[in-house]
Amino acid sequence: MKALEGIKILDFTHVQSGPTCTQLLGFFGADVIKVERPGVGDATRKQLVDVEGADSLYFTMLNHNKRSITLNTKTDSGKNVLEKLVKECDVMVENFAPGALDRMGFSWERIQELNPRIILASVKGFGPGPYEDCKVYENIAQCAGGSASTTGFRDGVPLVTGAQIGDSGTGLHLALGIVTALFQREKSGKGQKVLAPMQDGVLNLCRVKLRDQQRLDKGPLKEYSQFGEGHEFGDATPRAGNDSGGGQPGRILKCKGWETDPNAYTYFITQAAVWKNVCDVIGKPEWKEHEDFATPAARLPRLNEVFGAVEEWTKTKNKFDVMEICNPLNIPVGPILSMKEIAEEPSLRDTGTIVEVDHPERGKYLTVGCPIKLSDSPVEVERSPLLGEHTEEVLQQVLGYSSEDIDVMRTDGAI
Ligand code: CAO
Repeated sequence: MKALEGIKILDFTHVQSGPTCTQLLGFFGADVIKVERPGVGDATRKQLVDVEGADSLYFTMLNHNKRSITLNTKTDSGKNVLEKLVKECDVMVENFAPGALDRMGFSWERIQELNPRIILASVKGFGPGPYEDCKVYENIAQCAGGSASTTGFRDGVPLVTGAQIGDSGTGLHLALGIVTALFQREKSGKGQKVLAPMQDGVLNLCRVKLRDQQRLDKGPLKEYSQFGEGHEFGDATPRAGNDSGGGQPGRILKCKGWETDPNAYTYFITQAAVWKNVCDVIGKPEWKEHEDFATPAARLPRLNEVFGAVEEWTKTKNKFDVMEICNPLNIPVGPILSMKEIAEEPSLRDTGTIVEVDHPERGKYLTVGCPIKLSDSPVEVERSPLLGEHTEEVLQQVLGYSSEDIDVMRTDGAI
């Protein structure tokens, strides 16, 4: 028994944001039916291709645990099939450009008419307002959601992050909206519309930076390195490099081998509660009681000196040794792990977070399994479907079409 068993998802998503959402629902046991354009499919199938003729990793890693049907929803019989799917499914998920669904003839009003219990879940770049009609990709959302202006170094350009907070982050927000709406439907008996705008999702993840914006009105942000370095603050939350976003100062520091290994670094947090342990470890026992270093407030203007001394110590150890020495002393540290190290990490394989999947076109590849663990809903990661692999199966089993009907639709170019 899986948590979402029996829930049917009409997956009208493409690229990354929507597919990450429906993939999660699939991991939790929903029957996800991905609708794709005949002969074309989700654009990511053929983007960043690494194995000629095979679906790309971009597609396969975002579309596990789904069935794929092809359907041209701009033909009459294609529209008919889509109507039947709307009637049959619990949730319809889409992330087309604003207005695309209406142009296809499937406005919210029409969808509700067809199935008052359905939940229509959408990702758009922006919510209602001046930019609601814009097409949006990941990095635009990171910029418009406040992430880029607060990421990077004070004297450098704004930076986007490698974490796909605009796409995958919004997919997560949408998934929560969907299961919440399903929960409400248990009581109300009615579906509803769920909207997750990418700008809002990114801003939600940048909440602490809006916190700092308001604190800035009251004076300098003393935990930012630039305070100790004597640089004035402007009128907006600045980029804070690798400073910790919380009340415990932290930095990325060099470890043994940093001259040749781009990832020989550790994150090191000088948590106030364990300051004395930090002093002992780095060989500065005199700082425990010294008036310039003994309290968090005294240390704030001297963070460069503090982390300089910590780094002199971390440079003598590799990043895993730093962890082994600091963890028993409750000093929070973390190695900077490369994707190669993560791919090879046995504990992530053991928990099913990194999974090896076999695919008929491309052979074995690694993917990220379900990062959320439910004790009573086990996840089996299934390979992504080939384009239209389940068209006949879904049309016959879910919608009751005969093979003759299907042949006619194929000749018409509807499937
Ligand atoms: N049958 C027939 N037509 C189909 C179809 C099908 N099965 N599936 C899609 N289409 C049509 C749509 O109806 C649309 O047609 P119209 O423009 O005539 O209405 C057309 O395909 C293209 O859809 P689109 O505009 O969404 O696609 P795009 O590649 O031009 O834009 C994107 C992509 C992502 C910029 C846009 O979809 C968007 O802004 N989505 C919302 C935000 C979002 O999710 N962005 C993140 C994407 S991941 O980085």
